[in-house]
Amino acid sequence: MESRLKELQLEALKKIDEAIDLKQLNEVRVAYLGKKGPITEVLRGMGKLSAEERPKMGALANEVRGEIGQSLEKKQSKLERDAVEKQLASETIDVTLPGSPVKEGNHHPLTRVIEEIEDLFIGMGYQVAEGPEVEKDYYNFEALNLPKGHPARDMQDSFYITEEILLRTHTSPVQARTMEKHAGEGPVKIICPGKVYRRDSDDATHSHQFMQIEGLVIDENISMSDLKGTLQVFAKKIFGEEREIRLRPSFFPFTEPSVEMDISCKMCDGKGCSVCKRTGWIEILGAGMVHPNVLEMAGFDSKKYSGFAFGMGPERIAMLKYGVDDIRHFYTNDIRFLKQFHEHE
Ligand code: FA5
Repeated sequence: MESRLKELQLEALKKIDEAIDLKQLNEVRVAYLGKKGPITEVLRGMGKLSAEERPKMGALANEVRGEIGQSLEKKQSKLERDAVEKQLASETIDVTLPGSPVKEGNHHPLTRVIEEIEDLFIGMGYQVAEGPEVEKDYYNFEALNLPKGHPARDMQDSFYITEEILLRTHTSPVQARTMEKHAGEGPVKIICPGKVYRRDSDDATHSHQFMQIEGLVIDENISMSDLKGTLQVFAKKIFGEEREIRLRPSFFPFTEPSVEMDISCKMCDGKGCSVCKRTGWIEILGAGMVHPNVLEMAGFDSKKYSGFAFGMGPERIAMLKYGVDDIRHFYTNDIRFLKQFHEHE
């Protein structure tokens, strides 16, 4: 019996040594230490032994079991360590490998033009104001001297939501809102960039949804020459000294007198093409001296205060600046078009 136990011990230790993973090791454990294993089997025969031999054999059997158990534990922790090391090795990152290039985006050309114009006016002491795109008829028209039924409302064909609410047709309602906030106290000096909506048919220079940047200055003794000087500084900074500018008399119910400013067409150098409709000029903004009725409606004393306002189209400005021949390019988001405005190249 003693030799059988020693033999089993050697056999078990060999198998433990040979086990290559935890599954195999567990099989060895069950085979040698389990209830149906050979050691238990041997111990069952102890009844046949003499009284002196029985405790000796019992002690030996426990010793054999203990050795096998210890050996199993040792091997188990080795296999577990090996498994962790193997996993770590397989997950190692080679930091010397070159990374995959990250595609860099760039600002939309309209955003660039708007930010450039904003920076220019901020530099001249203007603040940036905002207003809602879904606007009340009152601010979009009435507060701007355009009562219901006024024929000039047709100049800006509108998307109405209800009788009193519409998508703003220009950024001028922000003038009315800002003046109202100032409650008759000057000075006011703001610009307001934002989206506007009109039922215009889309063509090379018209879109049904486009951007405008509104400007408003109110103070004592503001005159038409302040407006002209401001527009000249703006045009020279944005388009460069070489482009020609012209101011034409115009009409807006909220300004008196009113003007429109054109820039010589970059596409044809003023000779006339499809973009400028053969005129050599592209209209980029409307402007004028704030109408006394508008000042009074917003609570300003028109005898004390005067002001000028302008509303420009950044799409037209971007077209002239970058030589874009169709306003629709700004909204179709063709990546080949947008990529041409990469700032970092
Ligand atoms: C206005 O919207 C006035 N609110 C501007 C104004 C403000 C005048 C303050 C006086 C004082 P107008 O409808 O002309 O005016 O539009 C102003 C500019 O927006 C135009 O010069 C043009 O650059 C641009 N614009 C007008 N309609 C469109 C359109 N459908 N698509 C693209 N740009 C347009």
